[in-house]
Amino acid sequence: MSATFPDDFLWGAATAAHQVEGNNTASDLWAFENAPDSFLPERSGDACDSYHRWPEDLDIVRDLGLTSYRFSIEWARVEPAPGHVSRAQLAHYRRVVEGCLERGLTPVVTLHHFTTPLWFRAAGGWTGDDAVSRFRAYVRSVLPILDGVEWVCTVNEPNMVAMMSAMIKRGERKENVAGAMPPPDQDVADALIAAHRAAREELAALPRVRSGWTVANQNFQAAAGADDLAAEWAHSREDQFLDVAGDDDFIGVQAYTRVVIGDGGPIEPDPDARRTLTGWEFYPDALEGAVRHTADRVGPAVPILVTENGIATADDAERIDYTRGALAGLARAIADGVDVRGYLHWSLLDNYEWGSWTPTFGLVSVDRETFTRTIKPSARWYGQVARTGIL
Ligand code: GCO
Repeated sequence: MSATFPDDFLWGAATAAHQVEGNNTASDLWAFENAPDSFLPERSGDACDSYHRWPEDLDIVRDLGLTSYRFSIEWARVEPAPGHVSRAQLAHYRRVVEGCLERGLTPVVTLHHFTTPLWFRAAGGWTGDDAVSRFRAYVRSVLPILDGVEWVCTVNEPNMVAMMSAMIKRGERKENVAGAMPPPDQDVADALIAAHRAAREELAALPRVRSGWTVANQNFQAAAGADDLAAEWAHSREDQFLDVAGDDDFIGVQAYTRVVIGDGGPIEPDPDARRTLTGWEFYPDALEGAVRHTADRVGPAVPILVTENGIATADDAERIDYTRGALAGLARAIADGVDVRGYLHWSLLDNYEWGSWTPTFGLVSVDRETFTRTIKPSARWYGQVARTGIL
């Protein structure tokens, strides 16, 4: 297929701090993982040691021919104790920003990607008394290191965070299929919406920054006769978070699979449907559906950045298949006039998938003992797409 992507389209890969850095010891998740009765089967440990090896990661991104790198700043490192802002950690993340700029990579910086400092969780998390002002203060503390940064995501997947909170409250331990999750804890959702707005207010001090948030798109589809129920599911779990972005500088779309809603709620895929290592249905068209749906909700004035899309598979050829399908759908949406500015593949590295190392989403594998990075054929294929715009 010939080039169908705009000339200045960003082609990148994404990571998140806790999943790749290692030893995020002041975070809530580290405490959960290492609790003697942890509900998480595996720990993050050293992860991919990207805290030290980020220059090598950035070299790989550049050498593949990509033009952008999405990473997150870890609040638990920047503010390991309430009110103590670590200058050394800020300097670390400044070096990562500069490392991107020096290599000609456009940094896409996420300020909150699931984890919080343990002290924040202990003080009640997002529904604690000062949650929003604490987050605002953290955002203010990182402004000085964002010089030269254009794209900032305030909160990653607020809808997942609020759904996970509801699940934890109910004591449920369910697989990570957002479609089958309970509706979000609305108090958490409201706090996250307020936190997002507070962060955007702070970021307005940097005129060059475009700020927005990134929503987990479930690509809800209605089975015959279930339109109303499907709309209800989509509203609480997704649309209320998209609607908040109507005045934002961009919206981040993150899509992996679809959720079909029937009379009684989500319908399991056919027993013979192809599934990925996360158990999700192999459904590359999810991206096109998510992008079109997001554009409908936020309106034409808000540009879209695909901030995550990818597949957990041990078969790298399948990663190419999936990504080719997803990009073909994205190209169709762009051809129809949807304003999409870039595509950031999830993920650069095989990383810690929130409790397990089994679902491998990476374009690059990582030896868990030596941390040696090995570039997979899918990464080279993707780099070529990025350089030529041809699928
Ligand atoms: C999320 C995150 C990523 C995941 C990815 C695959 O959506 O959960 O943004 O951290 O690793 O989505 O599950």
